[in-house]
Amino acid sequence: MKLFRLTNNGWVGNFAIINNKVYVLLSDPVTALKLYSEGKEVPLGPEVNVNVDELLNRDYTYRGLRFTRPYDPIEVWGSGIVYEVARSRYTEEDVAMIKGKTIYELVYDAERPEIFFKGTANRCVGHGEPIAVRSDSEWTLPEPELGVVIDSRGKILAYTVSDDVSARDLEAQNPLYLPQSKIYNNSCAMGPFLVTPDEVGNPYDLTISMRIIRGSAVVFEGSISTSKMRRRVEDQIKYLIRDNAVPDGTLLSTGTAVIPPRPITLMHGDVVEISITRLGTQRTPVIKLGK
Ligand code: DO4
Ligand code: MG
Repeated sequence: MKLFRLTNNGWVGNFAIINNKVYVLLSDPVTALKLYSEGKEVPLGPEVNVNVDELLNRDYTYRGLRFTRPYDPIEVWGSGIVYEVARSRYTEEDVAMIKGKTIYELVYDAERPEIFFKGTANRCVGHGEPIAVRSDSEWTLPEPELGVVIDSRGKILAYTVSDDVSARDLEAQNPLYLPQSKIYNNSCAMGPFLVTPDEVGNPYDLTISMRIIRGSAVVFEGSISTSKMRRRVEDQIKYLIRDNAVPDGTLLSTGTAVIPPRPITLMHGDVVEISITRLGTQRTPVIKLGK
């Protein structure tokens, strides 16, 4: 089952795709995912005749029916330095060190993963909606990641495409600035779909790819396989929920490994395109806040 939401002029509707047919969903997405994960019936309304591919081509400037974030997570969390590529690329900067090693090298080798709070629904956007560069950041990057939606016990209810947009200059300046680097308006993108585990299969054979498009040029292109994850998703979830009561529908963004080199930074007017096998393609325009 795949879930998505459409919006039009303030109205938001929930939909489910089952066996290539689109239905109105009569519950909120998290309730539907919980029921589905327990093998119970998901409350569906009538089948609807919508052209999903055509809707995916619209963005937030379109006046009419278009995609929005697939649900409203109460909490969003992130994991860091999950891949070897992230360890080495983060270490290229002049960053904080402890006993001769960068904090990124240390956390990569440590038993405890880096887990950080990433935000709340109001900081998240969906497919076709703008991600943002902070007004006080000169170096901001998208971070294409496998997103997992979990219940309060840590069971995976769905997967999605997530973008942990980060003000890399703030983070490199001082680790104490991490919350400001990670949490601000439009700093997280998810969707277009929530896809249940039975449709995703093995989460460790997915390709995550990203393109940054500026005008008619592709200024960055890269990809990675989730088989390269050093920190398994189960391990990340174990630490996230340890002594920490998360609500049903918590989104965990499981770390990046597609990292554009300097001097690439997101700029107002760019478009970020992230694709993950079996999860679809997320396209988000970029805005600079305070402009
Ligand atoms: O503190 C670093 C954050 C790293 C991160 O977000 C990632 O590896 O995806
Ligand atoms: Mg990240």
